[in-house]
Amino acid sequence: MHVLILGGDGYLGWPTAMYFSQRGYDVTVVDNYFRRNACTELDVGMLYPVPTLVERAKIWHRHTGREIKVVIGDLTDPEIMRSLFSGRVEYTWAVDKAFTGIPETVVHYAEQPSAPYSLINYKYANITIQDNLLTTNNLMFAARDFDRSMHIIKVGTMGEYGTPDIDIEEGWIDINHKGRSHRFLFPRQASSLYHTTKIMDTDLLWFGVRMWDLRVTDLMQGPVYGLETEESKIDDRLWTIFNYDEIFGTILNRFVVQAVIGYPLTVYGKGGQTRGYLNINDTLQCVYKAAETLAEKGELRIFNQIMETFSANELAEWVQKVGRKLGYEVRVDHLENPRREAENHYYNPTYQGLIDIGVEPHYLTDEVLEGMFAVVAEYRENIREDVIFKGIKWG
Ligand code: USQ
Repeated sequence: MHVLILGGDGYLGWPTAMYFSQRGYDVTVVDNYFRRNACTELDVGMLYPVPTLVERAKIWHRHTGREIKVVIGDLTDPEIMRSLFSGRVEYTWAVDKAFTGIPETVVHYAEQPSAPYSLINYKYANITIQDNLLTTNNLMFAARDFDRSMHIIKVGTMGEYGTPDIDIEEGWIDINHKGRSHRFLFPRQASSLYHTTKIMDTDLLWFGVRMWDLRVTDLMQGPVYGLETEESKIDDRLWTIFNYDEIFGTILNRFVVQAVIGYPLTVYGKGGQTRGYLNINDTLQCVYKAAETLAEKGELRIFNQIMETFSANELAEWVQKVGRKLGYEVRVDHLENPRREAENHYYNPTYQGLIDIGVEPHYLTDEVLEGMFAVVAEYRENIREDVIFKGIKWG
């Protein structure tokens, strides 16, 4: 089996590549280093330096004998996207540079992933719209033109649904209207421009499914935490990119870093904002299980990819409790919320589909947090206070 991972240098992309490779898949990763370049441009810092994608693929090969082929290229360029399927691809690094063939599965992470980034100003809004929609559209047309039965697994976001005052279903809802009924995509109403592009991605692929019988799984993922995976334990240089800044860091990763350096935890507003969370190891499991259980041809299969829900306050209290146990002085602050979002709201999403296909959740525990504290503490000297909160206002 051959899997193509678009966005293979990112926080989730690289661990996913190793996970599939370890399980015997032929893996090709593609990236244009967007995340690294954006971090440099915006001067937001990372917890530790990460070797280039080519270097990491070589290290992986040295340790395991397995090959992850690397393509450095911009997937908003349709010719680069199409080369991955036509055989004209130019591998930046591979042991064997012969074309591996059309992949059975494409995992699509190649997007600008940050909500605050998308709202810095109109320039960053445009980059977000352009990158996310063009890449998805190029992929959709490549599937249409080269192999309509390939399985596209797109990583979407729970933020597509927003925080409605009704239960959130897994992707679809039956609507009864004036005595007739029809199944529709669950209503979506995002609270950032980034999340809005994810809605548009879903709509693009839903069009491709209806029009050309494409085979698509859309994973509505919540914020991910953690950094250690089975494969990264092989060598420190295989660790994933880890951000703790306001733009690219997600809440729990940020809180642990803040706790380690004694920076008051940055709860935004009242802290009642509730989201569905998952451990990075579960992202890998979910994507893998989705690949192993195909969507049908002509099906847009949607899973809500979360394992449990927490409010920002609950996460802060938990980090504080564990941090104190470890001897850190952890204070919690309530900052004026830079985002425009509900701070007290109903939240009851369904998330059963991934469990039904065999995912076994890793829940958040004291031990998991202690593990995160231990790694972050190792790199304590690298942590830059100035990038933790810049206050990018959304309103
Ligand atoms: N929050 C704080 N303090 C912080 C950071 C965040 O209170 O220092 C709050 C936010 O206001 C928000 C919640 O925590 O209510 C989650 O924020 P986040 O920054 O962890 O996550 P978000 O911006 O929603 O985006 C992240 C990923 C994105 C993914 C999304 C899933 O960056 O790629 O799509 O999580 S979801 O949130 O379900 O839409």
